[in-house]
Amino acid sequence: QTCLRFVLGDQLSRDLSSLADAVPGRDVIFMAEVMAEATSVRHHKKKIAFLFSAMRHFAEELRAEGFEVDYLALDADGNPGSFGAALAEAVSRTGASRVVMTEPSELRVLDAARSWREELAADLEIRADSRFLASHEDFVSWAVDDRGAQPKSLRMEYFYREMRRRTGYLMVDGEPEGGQWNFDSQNRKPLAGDVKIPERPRYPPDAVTKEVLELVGDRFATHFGDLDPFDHPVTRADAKDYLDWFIAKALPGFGDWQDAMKEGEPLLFHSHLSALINCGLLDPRECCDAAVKAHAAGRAPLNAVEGFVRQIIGWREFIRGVYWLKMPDYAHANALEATRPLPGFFWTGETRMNCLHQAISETKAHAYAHHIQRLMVLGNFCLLAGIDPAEVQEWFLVVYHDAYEWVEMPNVVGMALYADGGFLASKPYAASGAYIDRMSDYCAGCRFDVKKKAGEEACPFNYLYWDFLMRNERQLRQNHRMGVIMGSLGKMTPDRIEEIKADSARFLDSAEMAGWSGT
Ligand code: FAD
Ligand code: DLZ
Ligand code: SF4
Repeated sequence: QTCLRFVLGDQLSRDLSSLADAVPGRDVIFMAEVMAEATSVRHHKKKIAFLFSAMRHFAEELRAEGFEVDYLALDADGNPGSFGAALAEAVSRTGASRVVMTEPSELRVLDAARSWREELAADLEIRADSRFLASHEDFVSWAVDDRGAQPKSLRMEYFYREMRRRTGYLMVDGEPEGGQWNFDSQNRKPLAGDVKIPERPRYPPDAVTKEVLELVGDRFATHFGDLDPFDHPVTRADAKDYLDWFIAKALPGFGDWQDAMKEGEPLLFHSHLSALINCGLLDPRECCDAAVKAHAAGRAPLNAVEGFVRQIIGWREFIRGVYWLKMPDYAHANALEATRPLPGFFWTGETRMNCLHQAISETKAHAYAHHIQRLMVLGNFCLLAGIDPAEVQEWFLVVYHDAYEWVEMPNVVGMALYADGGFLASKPYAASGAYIDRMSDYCAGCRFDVKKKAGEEACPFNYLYWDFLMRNERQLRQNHRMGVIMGSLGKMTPDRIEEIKADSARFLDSAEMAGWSGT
């Protein structure tokens, strides 16, 4: 009896649970490009092209193994446009009596998949996604106490230690290698002029990718972002080749300059692996194994390797755990009651603030910005300006090639916007212009003056920072980690308070901040 194996666009892994027992000649693999998914939000063109090309290459690789792959291309005649309808047609086309799939990574699609069971002329089995190191049960048993009470807050650092113990990464006789769990204090170096940034390998489009680029350019012309140049790895072999390059050339500097930002250098020493891991071309374990091996061979320092492993077995897994623990309510969290619309310049990059201009322009060009740009420039600005979390979430889900709701949402809601009231972060990641100036070269080329605190020429981050604290004083006073800064606020003179309010109101009501009404 034919069994249909339904593989989604972020499940491009040969060792996927739904493919584990697939037999060539008996089972049919089903994959579908559908309009409903490509427009569920108006994804960046490069993200759609990356994913469709990776899907098509994955299908080819399965065919080369002897599998029959029923692949529905976006422009195929009669493409019904949604997962549910496409799957139903594939079941009747193949006469399959069973469908097996791996659990979708986001609730919207999981709910839809559960609903298909009622209509489908075949049994549908949904299997756990074994590509994560912590299962849902593992996370819940860590996060929830014996009586099943939901936690008031969770901290990544404790989860991470548990994961280090479980995986054995960088552990010596049950203790963390180097005597510390975390070497972040060494990982905050600004970039000095003479640091040589490694040049990335490029993977020029082959015939399959070229066809996809044409399709996306044609069908998604009005979506945000540049399509060209396109040089991403889109096959398992190129993804692996790229991982090897990162481990050899960039990982050694990953720790030292993890928080640095530089004009015209979007990647610095960051891995650029998130999109490859999230869509399944690379496994998170193999990335960590390779980094730990490089350290053992003396090819990468501990602060770099520990930092990298923490991002993957710590942050990435923790974020996923929080998503499933807190959904569906998390999508609507707005603890600070922020309601301002997202400024239109998030879609054009046309702002006088150079840090935002750089981060948005790079995002538009590459569908990528690194973590500190996302958190301390883009996220920080949205936090300080009080932008509606729903609009911020949508922007982040649209613009990054690694963005899927399960990972985007907790990063935006919990980490960047403090919209969950401190469930995920112990205090808001709010900072004035001084932080951006210390960690980047952006301020030198800015129309605003980062040293000025007040007036038309002052860096907006400087007064918006205090305005944010004042607007949210009632909530933030309850946070003991904010004690010192809230104490400074308490000592401010009435004149200074008025000045901050006036500067902030002028800026927030300016034409530059005008909202958007869709991409
Ligand atoms: P590196 O800096 O090289 O880090 C190595 C790997 O660690 C990444 O590839 C990624 O797999 C993992 N990682 C690091 N930080 C995080 C994190 N906070 N959450 C989850 N994984 C992490 N990441 C996404 O994958 N998709 C998103 O949609 C996304 N949205 C974000 C939105 C905001 C507001 C913020 C602050 C962060 C977001 N992140 C997201 C997390 C992080 O910024 C990206 O994973 C990272 O920038 C990807 O670049 P990289 O591969 O070069 O990462
Ligand atoms: C992001 C995305 C896009 C743009 N298009 C498709 C698609 O046409 N077909 C597909 O299988 N997957 C696509 N994806 C990835 C899915 O959004 C992702 O697999 C689900 O949201 C997981 O829950
Ligand atoms: Fe950004 Fe302010 Fe620096 Fe300009 S001066 S780049 S707005 S931090």
